[in-house]
Amino acid sequence: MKMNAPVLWDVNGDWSIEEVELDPPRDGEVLVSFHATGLCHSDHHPRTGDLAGPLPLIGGHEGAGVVEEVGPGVRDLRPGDHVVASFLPACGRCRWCARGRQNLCDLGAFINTGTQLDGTYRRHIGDQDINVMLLLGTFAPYGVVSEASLVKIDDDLPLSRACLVGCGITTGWGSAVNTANVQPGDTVVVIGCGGVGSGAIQGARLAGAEKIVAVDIASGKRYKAFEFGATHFATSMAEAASIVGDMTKGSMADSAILAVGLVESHMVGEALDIVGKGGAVVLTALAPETNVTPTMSMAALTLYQKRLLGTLYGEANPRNDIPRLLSLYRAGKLLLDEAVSTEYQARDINAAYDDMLAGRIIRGVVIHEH
Ligand code: CXF
Ligand code: ZN
Repeated sequence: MKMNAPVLWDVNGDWSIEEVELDPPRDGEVLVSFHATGLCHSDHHPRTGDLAGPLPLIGGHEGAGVVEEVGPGVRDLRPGDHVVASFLPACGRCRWCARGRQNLCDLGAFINTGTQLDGTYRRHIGDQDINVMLLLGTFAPYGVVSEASLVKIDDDLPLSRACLVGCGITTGWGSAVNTANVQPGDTVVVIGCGGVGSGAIQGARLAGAEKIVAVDIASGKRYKAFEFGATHFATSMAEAASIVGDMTKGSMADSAILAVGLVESHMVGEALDIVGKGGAVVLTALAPETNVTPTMSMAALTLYQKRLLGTLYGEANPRNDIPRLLSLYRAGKLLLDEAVSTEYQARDINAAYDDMLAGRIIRGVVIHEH
């Protein structure tokens, strides 16, 4: 079939709408009509080169839609099923999946290849094979993806909101609940109040944190941060450190979650300075692959027994956590409507990323036209 989809041809280029040929699903694959996709900062990284990926590329990895057709061997999905695409596949069989650590599924090794799991392509422009972001390519209105990347959800949930739990909200929520292991009464600092940070603030709230300090250079996000559950707002890490110092009488925070668009060296040390003895800094956001030099006091790490923790997808188990988070959404406890600042059409995707980079939105969502 043919479809129009935004394609990135070169580093530093824009997304350009192209007519793309999409092949039918093969073994274990599913044709999905994507109704909506969230615009995650990670889809911008191939544009800047901060995450080197294969080009030309159809971006997008935070999608939700409806199954149109299933390929041979697909057992768990059928046409008409509503699904959320998970940016990490979960095979359910590897040792990591079997241990309840689906975010570390062995299939994760293939997410940045640009191809299908079997190493071949389903999208083409003439003779040119087109890559996909994280096995998905949800910026296109249709996708052929592995069933390992799809999680069935209830039909009554709005797909324009459900898409957010395929990456950002789940990553943020899990960074607080799983990796920081926020406890009732904790003081938590969330640095970056976008699609991931809004999930982290809510994770901290749902885990019972007493004080949640949201930090963002975009001061306009203050009231959104309070809506998600923040109790304080700062526009710099230094301001946050001063707020936390005052309200904890110098004990400092139990945890700090770095959920900015792109991690810079100095942020690691600044986040470590915000947490107190035994505190944890969670590195949720990506740093450029070339940056291998965080700046921090290594002595303070030892002497105050602080912890610096990486997290992938907030240590979530997509097959359990995607339905669980959507159930919290239905119950009014996880705010997704409030996280979607603007709905766009796919042809406006460059302007949407301008909005994101300028800090004008929490999360943008593209609603696909079919
Ligand atoms: C990132 C995490 C690591 C690989 C690229 C995507 N996650 C989602 O935005
Ligand atoms: Zn993402």
